[in-house]
Amino acid sequence: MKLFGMQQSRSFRCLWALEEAGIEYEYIPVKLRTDSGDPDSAKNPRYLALNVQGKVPTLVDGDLVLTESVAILHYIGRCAPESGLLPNASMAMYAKLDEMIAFVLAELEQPLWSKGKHMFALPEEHRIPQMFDTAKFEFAKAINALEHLLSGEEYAIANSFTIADILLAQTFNWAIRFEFDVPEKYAELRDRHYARPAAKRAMTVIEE
Ligand SMILES: N[C@@H](CCC(=O)N[C@@H](CS)C(=O)NCC(=O)O)C(=O)O
Repeated sequence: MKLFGMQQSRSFRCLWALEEAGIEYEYIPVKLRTDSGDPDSAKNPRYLALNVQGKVPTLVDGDLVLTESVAILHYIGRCAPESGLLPNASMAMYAKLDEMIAFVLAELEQPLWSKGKHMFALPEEHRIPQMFDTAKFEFAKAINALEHLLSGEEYAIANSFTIADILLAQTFNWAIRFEFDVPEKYAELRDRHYARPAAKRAMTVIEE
């Protein structure tokens, strides 16, 4: 498998999952803010042929090309069932996993991405700095809702480490880096999961 990614962006969750799964892979760093003439740029036509939005991550496995991080997490989990990244659980437990993943993407991550878009990702003329306060407000609301979704045990779902834990930990890492107010227990959740050997190995890959 080949994973195209950029540092601690959303591609990191896929890199981490590959390390948890013990799958052989090649990691190809992509540059997001260079122009199309740069062969490593996400705007280069060769990369755009794989990922039409010029975003990361992209996973290539033979003829299969995937460009959504959560689809990639599911694929990695299915390729390595013994990893437990997708739990061997009841229908109801699986539904809770899907719920948590949808919540992280639709509610918890959105304010972070709003801030990112209005800080650096959008063309300057479309950036609205007042969005920062709105993002902070929405993140706090999502944190309150999360209290009701998490059982308070060690893992998000099924008493074992799954792709939902990777998503939660990476999203809190993102929130901390973007200076959102992250309650201590979620900062601890981030620290605990980032201390896993697979997360540390993934971190060394992006630091190379
Ligand atoms: N829904 C996509 C979002 C991918 C995405 O927006 N990636 C960001 C980095 S975290 C990106 O490549 N942004 C480039 C840009 O906006 O120009 C996923 O989860 O994979």
